[in-house]
Amino acid sequence: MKIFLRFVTIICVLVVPVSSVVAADLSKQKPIEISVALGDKENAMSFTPSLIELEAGKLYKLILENKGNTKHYFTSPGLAQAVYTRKVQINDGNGKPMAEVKGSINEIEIYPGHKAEWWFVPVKAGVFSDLHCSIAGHSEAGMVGKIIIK
Ligand SMILES: [Cu+2]
Repeated sequence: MKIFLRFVTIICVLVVPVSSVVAADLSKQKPIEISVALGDKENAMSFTPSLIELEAGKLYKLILENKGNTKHYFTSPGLAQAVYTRKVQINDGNGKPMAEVKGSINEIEIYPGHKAEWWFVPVKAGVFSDLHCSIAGHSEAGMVGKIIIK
């Protein structure tokens, strides 16, 4: 019996760390959705909201929607270097997935009236005041924002 218990203990010691590694796949969590509008119908040069607060270790689905009538970029080098990207997903008009882009993402350009989902897990805390639209004149006109990762 003693030998059996020791055997069970050894098995538990060997198996438990493996299962906790599987449970720690942070990219498989239920995503927290955050919607950000780029521009608006009056063609304002803005991100709404312009302050995005995130928490390291959580999975986010950042929905970027261009509500204006010109192309816009969502660009933040600070954010790009502080997250693990699971995917960028593009859906059709009915919300059915059309494409998933994998790998690290630096910026996303959205066409008027369309949206994209950026799924990522922040891995590093920081304050990034570098959110902007990289189309000439847009950030100067107010298309800037701030991202905080706690
Ligand atoms: Cu823009």
